[in-house]
Amino acid sequence: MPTAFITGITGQDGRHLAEFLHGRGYRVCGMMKGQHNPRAEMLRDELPFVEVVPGDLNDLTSLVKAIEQVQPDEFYNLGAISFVAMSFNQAELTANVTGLGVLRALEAVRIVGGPQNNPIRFYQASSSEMFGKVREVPQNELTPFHPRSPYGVAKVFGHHITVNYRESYGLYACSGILFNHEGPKRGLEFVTRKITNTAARIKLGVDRELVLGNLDAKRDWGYAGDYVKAMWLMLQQDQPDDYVIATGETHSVEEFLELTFEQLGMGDWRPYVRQDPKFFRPAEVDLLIGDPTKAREQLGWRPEVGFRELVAMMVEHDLAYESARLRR
Ligand code: G4F
Repeated sequence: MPTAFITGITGQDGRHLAEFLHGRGYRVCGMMKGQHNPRAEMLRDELPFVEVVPGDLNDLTSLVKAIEQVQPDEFYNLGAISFVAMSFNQAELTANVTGLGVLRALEAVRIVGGPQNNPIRFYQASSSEMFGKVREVPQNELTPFHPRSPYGVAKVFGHHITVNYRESYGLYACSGILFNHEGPKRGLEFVTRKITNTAARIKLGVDRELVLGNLDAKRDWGYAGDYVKAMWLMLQQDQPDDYVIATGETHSVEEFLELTFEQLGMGDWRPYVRQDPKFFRPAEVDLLIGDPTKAREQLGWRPEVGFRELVAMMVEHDLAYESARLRR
């Protein structure tokens, strides 16, 4: 039975990946920090098969101990401060966890190593935020980076240090440059889930308005459940490499809004939405659209859920979720 070790196990991607790997017969271990992590209970209920291992991306010793204990075949580094807006307020923390955390994880993998004939394979969750103020459209693996947030800058470091450890020490280390990926497990602070959840609450009479920032930003939005398969595929190849994972389509925040209200049968979104400067960012990423050709040709990966289906899935989930909360 192969063993996977996942950092960021309680996040959207960690939970999708744990389910995916469990379905493929993996032993799944997830790293969690803190003595009384409030998310431990949620994890136990949702994914009882996950073995929780203590550790912290800010603490190299804890990472070494965790890997020694687990002896993983595959290490998925999904842990990060992942909310771009927050990274402007906690830039140093973001640099430490999202940037230096990758270096610590790689170093732990290098130190522990794994058996000669079965070295640990490493996946780094890189991000389309690295493209930032984009230099070309669409963005591919060779597009230069121009990050626009402390988060994006930290991810650029994580990406380059992953490539550097591959080239310097021969580690099987891959970087997946994932464009935005969403779904019902998405945190409520991200714009897609904020829209579907608040719109459902307005429909049910719980909330009266939806307060947002920039509606013009465009993103290449896919379904998180499709994207974790790409992570796994990257670690099953003969040679490690880096891949863009995206749908190849872009839509504005306004389009997402429009479709959400349409699918809830609420008509025009404008009477319900107010814009507030506090949700605008000091520097914005205006347009992201990825070119996933390399992943399609070399990994045989392609997204299965389209934009309309994604919005419908999230709207349906949030309507059911908020209705159930009302009944309680
Ligand atoms: O949903 P968002 O917060 O996602 P963002 O910033 O694109 O980052 C996500 O995707 C990245 C991949 O490119 C990941 F690396 C990262 O970890 C994260 O998962 O914001 C999307 C857009 C932005 O342009 C933002 O300015 O929506 C705009 N927006 C407008 N109003 C808002 C809001 N975003 C949020 N979170 N909340 C608003 O009220």
